[in-house]
Amino acid sequence: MFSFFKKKPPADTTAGAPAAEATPAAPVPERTWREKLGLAAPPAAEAVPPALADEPVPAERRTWLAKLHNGLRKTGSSIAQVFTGTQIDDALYEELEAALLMADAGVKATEFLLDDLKRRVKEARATDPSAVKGLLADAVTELLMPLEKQLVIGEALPTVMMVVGVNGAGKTTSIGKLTRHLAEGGEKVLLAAADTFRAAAREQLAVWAGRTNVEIVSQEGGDPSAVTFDAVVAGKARARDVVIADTAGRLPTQLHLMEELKKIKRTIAKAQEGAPHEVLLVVDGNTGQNALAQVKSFDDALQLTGLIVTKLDGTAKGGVLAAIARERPVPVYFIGVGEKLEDLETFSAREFANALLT
Ligand SMILES: Nc1nc2c(ncn2[C@@H]2O[C@H](COP(=O)(O)OP(=O)(O)O)[C@@H](O)[C@H]2O)c(=O)[nH]1
Ligand SMILES: [Mg+2]
Repeated sequence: MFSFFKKKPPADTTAGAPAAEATPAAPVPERTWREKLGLAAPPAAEAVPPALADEPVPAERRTWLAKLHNGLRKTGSSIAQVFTGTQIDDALYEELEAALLMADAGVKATEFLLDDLKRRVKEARATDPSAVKGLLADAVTELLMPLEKQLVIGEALPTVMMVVGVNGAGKTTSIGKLTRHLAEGGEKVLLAAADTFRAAAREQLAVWAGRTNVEIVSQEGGDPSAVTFDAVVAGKARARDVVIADTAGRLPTQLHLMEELKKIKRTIAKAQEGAPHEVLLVVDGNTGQNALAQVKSFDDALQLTGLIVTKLDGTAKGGVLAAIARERPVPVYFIGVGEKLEDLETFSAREFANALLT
């Protein structure tokens, strides 16, 4: 669960052989949230079972968890405050409702969590508010569980990802961190600097990429679709494992710029059949409900396959993950708690709930 990504063998190396033989892992039920929400084009990806509860936690992960815990303090403390009294009564639930809304969990997730919590309290016959806090952690974990998913690469060569989001969300930084992890895992990565608006974006990528196994395709002031096309073609020709396209930031309301993203996506598909394999949205967790709005808009336009939620260090709006889980459950591959390489990590529902509430 903690490893940054999972490498799978290509699905089609042995022509004619059934794919099931190449990947003997137990079949996992396919996600149906898109259908439930009435959305088209479900991503062809499979869920990964949650980590075993008694898996030992490595030292670096513990350090990171401490950062996450710290980062969510502003969100968590007002929720925890609710459980400092002596009684479980209507006032407690009302305070909790207010605290969840303040944390930007949104009306739907808040209602859901309150109902679920009341059921759990009844079932457990809890009489002590501090026990209710533990039950809330369970409810939050279960709500967030559908967001847990590991990034898989290697099923296609190259695995092509495009990364989108508003300005300043943390796209370039996150790509840099992800690239470093991939390169350190022995993967050959090619980056497409398709943020052709900002000259600095290329240098920024180059700094992160400045190591073996990583190359950058860029073109000053060029057309982002053309740069991406060239990068995917080069990635194929040079047998790279992963191609990641960084795109310029934009608001979902800038319709012509959203069209440009759709064009980049179509161009990638022309360069390589079945690509892009991942369309990742980077959202700033600090923006709360605004982040949820971005998830919905970018998903409607591009059929996202995953999210990276950054800046969960010091946010009072960490409840937004609950809102995303309830209203548009696009899997969360990584969450970020700072600007350094080690600050980006895989998302775990249980860890997040514990960091928030304990
Ligand atoms: N505190 C904090 N800052 C972050 C995080 N991720 C990115 N940043 C910072 O956010 C700023 C914008 O990041 P950048 O990657 O350039 O955003 P982009 O416009 O989406 O490409 C930079 O100063 C990053 O260092 C995070 O998880 N926490
Ligand atoms: Mg950028």
